[in-house]
Amino acid sequence: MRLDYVSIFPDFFAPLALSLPGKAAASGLLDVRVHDLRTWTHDRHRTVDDSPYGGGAGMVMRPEPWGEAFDALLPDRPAPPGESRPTVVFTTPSGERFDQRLAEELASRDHLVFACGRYEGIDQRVVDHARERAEVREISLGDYVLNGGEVAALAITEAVVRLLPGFMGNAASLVEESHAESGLLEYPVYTKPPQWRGHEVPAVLRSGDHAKIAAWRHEQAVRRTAERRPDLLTPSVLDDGTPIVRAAPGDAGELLTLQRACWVQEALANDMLDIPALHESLDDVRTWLGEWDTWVVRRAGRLVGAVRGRREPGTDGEDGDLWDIGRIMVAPDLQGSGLGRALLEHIQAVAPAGVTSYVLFTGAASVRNQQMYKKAGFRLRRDLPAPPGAVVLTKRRR
Ligand code: JDH
Repeated sequence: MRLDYVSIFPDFFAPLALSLPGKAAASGLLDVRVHDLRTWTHDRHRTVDDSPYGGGAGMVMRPEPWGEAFDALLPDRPAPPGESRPTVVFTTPSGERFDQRLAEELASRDHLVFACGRYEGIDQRVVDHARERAEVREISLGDYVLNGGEVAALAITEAVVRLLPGFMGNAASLVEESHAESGLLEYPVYTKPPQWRGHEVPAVLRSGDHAKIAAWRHEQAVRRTAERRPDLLTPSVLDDGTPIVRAAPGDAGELLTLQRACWVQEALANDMLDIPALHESLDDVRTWLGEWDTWVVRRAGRLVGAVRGRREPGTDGEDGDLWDIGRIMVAPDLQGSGLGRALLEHIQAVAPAGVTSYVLFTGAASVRNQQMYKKAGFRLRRDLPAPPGAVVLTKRRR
């Protein structure tokens, strides 16, 4: 595999010469080349940036040096049929999120060119031009802000290169694949000594009972995943593949509209026009969006469903916490489609570890809602207090 890096800070890539890719390069598996973008400038100051068209803060990388870099690094004629084109990777905060699937995709390419920007980024025409000569991926390492693309390119390189055949022990990587497919985080690992600074290796790992060890490790993996990455345990799509995603602050306006549409019906059914949800303002919605874990569904761009959940300290008789579920909202034209039920399942699944019961309120006269909740395992609780005109339903977790 050939790897090119273009950057105004080529020294960032010095570690490639001594790290694991360095060893692979020595064995001929990799052909690594680092380039200073400024070699493709021609003015006395080797200028690579200029002010942005349309105004705004900061500077933007000029296109010309990048064009000359591609002229030097990319073939000037299209690849013959059957032969793969190079892939240009632009690391950028607005790219698709890097993950293992993407690492595997890049590992299948013959030639990667990493274009590492600085300042506010690179003139978009550089990306558009690269698309005419190569496969192009705009990739973000994650949802946090770096000062430039170099560190992201290094991380991507390490994730890709370790997947190449002949790199690292292949037997070990096969074992790794099988566990990655469980969709869980790894279980904790231990080695000798059995006691260390007052901490013991769990007895089960020294029992020699392999079935018990496997069960314990699985239980630990599930527990960790629930606590640290509940998103991995959530079936976050509807039957037809439509994703259920976390609400963003910008969803407040559409949520207000959906809420009014839904609660007018609820209010009429219960002869209760003073339902608070009906009279909230945009600012009210913005406020509760910050206090509740809120999820939404879009169909063709339109916000058609929502649900929210919030942890409450347990009350009388509860030994854990409650997960307060509310505002299950489905656009009027999609009611009865199963979307409400899917949202209810979803909000239970994303409740954090430590929650032992779910609770929700609905109108005393909203018989159809109550039936849906009962089908989902909720029980009407006449013994618990509810606001006038409402009823409480609860369910033990799992
Ligand atoms: C490449 C320049 C710095 C910083 C504007 C964007 C608010 C634009 N995961 C990742 N984070 N950052 C990068 C990355 C950063 C880069 C370049 C990659 C080139 N920069 C830069 C801030 C902005 N900013 C985020 N918004 C929330 C506005 C550029 C990266 C990767 N991969």
